[in-house]
Amino acid sequence: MAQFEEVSQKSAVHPMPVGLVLQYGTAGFRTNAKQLDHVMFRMGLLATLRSKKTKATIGVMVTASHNPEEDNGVKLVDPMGEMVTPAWEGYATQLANAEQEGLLTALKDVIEREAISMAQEASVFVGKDTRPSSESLSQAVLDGVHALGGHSKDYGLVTTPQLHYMVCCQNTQGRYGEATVKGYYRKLSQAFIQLTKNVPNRTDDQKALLVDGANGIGALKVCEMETYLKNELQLSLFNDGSSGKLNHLCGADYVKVQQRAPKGVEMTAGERCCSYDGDADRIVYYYSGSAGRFHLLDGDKIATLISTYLKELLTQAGLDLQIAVVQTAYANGSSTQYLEDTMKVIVRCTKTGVKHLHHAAQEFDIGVYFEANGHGTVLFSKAAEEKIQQLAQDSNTNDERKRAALLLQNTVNLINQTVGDAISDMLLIEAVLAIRGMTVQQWDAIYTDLPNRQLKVKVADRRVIDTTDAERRTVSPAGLQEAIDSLVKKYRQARSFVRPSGTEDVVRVYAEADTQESADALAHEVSLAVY
Ligand code: NG1
Ligand code: ZN
Repeated sequence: MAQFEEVSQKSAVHPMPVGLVLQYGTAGFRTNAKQLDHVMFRMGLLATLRSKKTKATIGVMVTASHNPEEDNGVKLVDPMGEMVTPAWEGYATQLANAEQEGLLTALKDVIEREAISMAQEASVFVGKDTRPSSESLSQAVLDGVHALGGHSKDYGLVTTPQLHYMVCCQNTQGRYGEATVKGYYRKLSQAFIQLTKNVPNRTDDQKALLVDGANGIGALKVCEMETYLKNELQLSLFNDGSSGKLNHLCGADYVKVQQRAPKGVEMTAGERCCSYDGDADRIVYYYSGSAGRFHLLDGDKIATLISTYLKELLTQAGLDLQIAVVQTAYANGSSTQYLEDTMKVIVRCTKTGVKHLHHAAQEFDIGVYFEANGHGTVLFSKAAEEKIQQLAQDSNTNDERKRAALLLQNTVNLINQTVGDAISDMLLIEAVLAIRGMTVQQWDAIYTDLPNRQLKVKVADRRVIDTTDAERRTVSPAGLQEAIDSLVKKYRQARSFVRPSGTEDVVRVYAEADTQESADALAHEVSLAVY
């Protein structure tokens, strides 16, 4: 078959390095960029098959998010803009690791198992981040798509969530929005302006926000968007990529893990600041307190702010919709307690990895999900969106209910429901703070984080650790959970768990307790129990 001949010929141009074995993990494939050319070509092939199978457009994003600039990676995007389904993660791993001469067999195996009609047309959207290697690697993806006769659209430099958005728009025939970068800016900025335009007396100070772009794609894209915001938000951009290195001493991951301000951001006391990660699907906020102390507002604080706001609007609108917050074991205990006991919202805990949170959030009318590291969004069920829309258009509704329904409607439009989106999340947070007339300090004061510590432990084989209960308890090796339990008992308000990382060859240890000293000591003791 001519199709497969072309695959054979082209794959020779994208050879696999000898002895390299990779796995499609929680964040797709990710490693040093020099090892990825063949993977990209093969993901172009796989995306084309996935498109034939689903009869829809599929996305391929070339990025390694918060990893160092020398790394790169690739993620596949399914038709509604969600992460690719788990069975196909397995195919991705098989294809990436197939020996050069076995590639066609591996490909035909997928075609057979999924009963794919090769006569079906295929369409693949490709995007890339700002890494120097992304240019040629995204070209390798396109080569793969074309080798199997698929159609492609190369969006060039876009954020990860922008590519997810394009795929969703395309497959919903524009109902979600227009599948262009301009369409994305227009939809989000209009919703933001609608939300903030009736807020009385917003001062320039309240409109000002410092943004750390991590020297990446988010910096580029938020600049492009700024004119659409018509001065309703006044951004001061740092780490815009003009001189610094991607993710180096800056970005959301650096700020969250180091608990300190990024390089180059000059903040005065009380000023709101935020950091994106390298592909702009994560965001964290922070400010400097009066004594110069650094205050971090992570994904848990963001989820709390957003769910409180939504719950209040639902009450005002008189809409009976069930709202839930989805977290992971890394969520600070104070946030969970506040949400359950004070806010009285449903809280769910899932395994680490956005796809697990996304999936759990889909079970509710409104599902707010955030990982503590700042990756998250809000999902509205179709029924919830319809109820909100009906009420917003209902001419018999009284003023208060109508106002709340209109705010909810614009909030829905502001949110990128396909995946966590730093730009969309930032606009939502800014709108909520404006509408509720809150300063960043007032937001921070909703609850106080329990002191916590995260450690990494290198072990011979991290897979010997098996967990249960959304990774909060270990089932093997024998005795480990009992050891952790007895260590935790020594401290007040303490909690600790260990789990093998899905993205690094380490075991992660998390501990929290009433004081920083206790949290540090507990994390240390638990890490010793892991060896
Ligand atoms: P692992 O390495 O499995 O802990 C990390 C993050 C996740 C998620 C993924 C994907 C922590 C503790 N873990 O996973 O939240 O973002 O990377 O990037 O932050
Ligand atoms: Zn990212």
